[in-house]
Amino acid sequence: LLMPYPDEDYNDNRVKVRRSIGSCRRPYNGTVNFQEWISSRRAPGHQSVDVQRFVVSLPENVGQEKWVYGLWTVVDDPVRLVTVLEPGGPGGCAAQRRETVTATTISCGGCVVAVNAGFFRPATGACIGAVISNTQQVPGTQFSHNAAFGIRHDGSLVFGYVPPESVEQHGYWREFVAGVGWLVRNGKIYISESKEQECSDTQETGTIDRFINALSARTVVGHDSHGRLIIVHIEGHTDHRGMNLWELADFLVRQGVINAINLDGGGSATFVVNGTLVSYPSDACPHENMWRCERPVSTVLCVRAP
Ligand code: NDG
Repeated sequence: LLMPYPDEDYNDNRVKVRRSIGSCRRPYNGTVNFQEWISSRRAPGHQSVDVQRFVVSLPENVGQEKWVYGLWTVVDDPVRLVTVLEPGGPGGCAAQRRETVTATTISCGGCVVAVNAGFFRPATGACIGAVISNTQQVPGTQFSHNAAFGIRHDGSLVFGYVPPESVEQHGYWREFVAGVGWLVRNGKIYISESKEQECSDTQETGTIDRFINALSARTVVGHDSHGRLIIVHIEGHTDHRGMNLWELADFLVRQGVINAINLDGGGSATFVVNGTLVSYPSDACPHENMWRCERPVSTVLCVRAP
């Protein structure tokens, strides 16, 4: 009846021997390696945020099927509606705070839809990667060589490997957050190319191959051909349920996603509507195998009320 799975889907032994983030830097080789797309715009009163539920069957082996379910969000006018929040509110990254998505959205004044966003160091609570929230560079965050999502001041959505000198350019970005893995680039699966360019230490599931190939809960941010932001939550539990990144990228392409990156997933994957948890976290509650509890996480991707 009870499921004695380990709660944590990051490897605690690895935390102790991890290298510093600084050792993970790759020199920027000068080629443009990100995609930009004009955000859809709507007059105030005509903006929409639409959340739908899906259940799909994925063929694994012949004669076998597995069911995967989750939530699919479409945001019209993301430039005006979408913002990145620090854990628990402003100053959360500098304080290396971890907070549930529910608590962060409540203390930041509400979001119609909110999901977990950036990776963090489970051992210290540090936010990983550059974070820009509501035009402000977030203190205590540092650039990382990972696929990122950003919204520029000129109203474009950006996905991919943004060079550090652009991320640090004052007044250029409205929002910025990094993930691990550029899943879809220009309507095509981009995982093998992305794998070569990622700082693998950002995630602590294991090797980059293990991270890519494990079934897990996932959180994705991307866009469609209309410039609407697409936020996808996949229900899962590392090594037991959910999607690996290949299945996920294939699913996104078939649904018309043009560019998408993978945000923090596993026990961190959380979907909150108007301050209420609506997803099924994979972490068990303390001493309660059956009940599932929200993990305190790092940054949050917040969709404000239209
Ligand atoms: C989740 C991640 C893990 C990461 C941790 C902290 C997955 C499958 O959160 O890699 O180190 O950010 O995304 N797991 O457990």
